[in-house]
Amino acid sequence: YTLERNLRRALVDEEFLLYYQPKVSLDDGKIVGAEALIRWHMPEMGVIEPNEFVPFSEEIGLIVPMGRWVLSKACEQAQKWRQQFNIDFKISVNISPKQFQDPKLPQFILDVLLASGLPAHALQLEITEGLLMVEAEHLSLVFDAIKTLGISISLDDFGTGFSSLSYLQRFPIDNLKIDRSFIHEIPENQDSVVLTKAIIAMSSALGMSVTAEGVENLAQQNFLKEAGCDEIQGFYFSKPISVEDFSQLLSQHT
Ligand code: G
Ligand code: G
Ligand code: MN
Ligand code: NA
Repeated sequence: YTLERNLRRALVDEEFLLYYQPKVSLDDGKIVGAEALIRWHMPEMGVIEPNEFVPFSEEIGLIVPMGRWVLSKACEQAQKWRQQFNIDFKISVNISPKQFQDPKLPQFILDVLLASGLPAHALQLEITEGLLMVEAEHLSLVFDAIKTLGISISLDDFGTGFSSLSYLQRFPIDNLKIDRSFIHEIPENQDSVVLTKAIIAMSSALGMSVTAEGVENLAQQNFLKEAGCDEIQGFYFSKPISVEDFSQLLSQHT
């Protein structure tokens, strides 16, 4: 129970922080947004990566208050950057299944938008396919409420897990985020090349935008641009970075 106790204390003591990784348009190479990624700065332990505490927090339900903190922090920061740099900047926030199934989520998001001044179109929620597989009672209601607010939804890690294309029909998905395991093998692996092209073509046919994650080199970037991918995210452009470093990046790029 030590981890649980430490996590609950961390929430109260504000030991969490957000890193931001830029998303870049392949049209003009400009920064169009960022994904907010949580970190835990534990005293005397240094910075702890989300893989070490997000799944556990999901298990014990702590992800709900933690996710609320992430949402308010990320929206507040995004609106600051929008104003400071006069840019149409979109913030993407990971929403775990338990958070998304919380019927109070839409109202909470509305409150966050009002408090931060962030326009709804500048917020994107990243969800995973696992959420769509469960027969959750409130799922359609939450989707409807979120779409009504004008917030967009991205399907993260697309192509892994038990993807069913029927989800794309059944749920109002605006963006597909191609999993980095495909991008990693481009251009060497012909299967990854073909699958990535197919996902991009399908997105566009279904009226969704498409983002590639895990872009690590110029060859991958060129391939994706050629294939008609809308935006990229990955170490080639930038790793996830602190607020200070991201501000610096924006001041150079805008
Ligand atoms: O930042 P990093 O690549 O280490 O993130 C690892 C995983 O943790 C990713 O799958 C990411 O989606 C998840 N993650 C990061 N931040 C958050 C968050 O704020 N909420 C949720 N639910 N997951 C997050
Ligand atoms: O699952 P999700 O997409 O939310 O995960 C985001 C994670 O992906 C972050 O932890 C981030 O560090 C990682 N990531 C982002 N870009 C790259 C990349 O180019 N290569 C690799 N290996 N990981 C990346
Ligand atoms: Mn994500
Ligand atoms: Na992902």
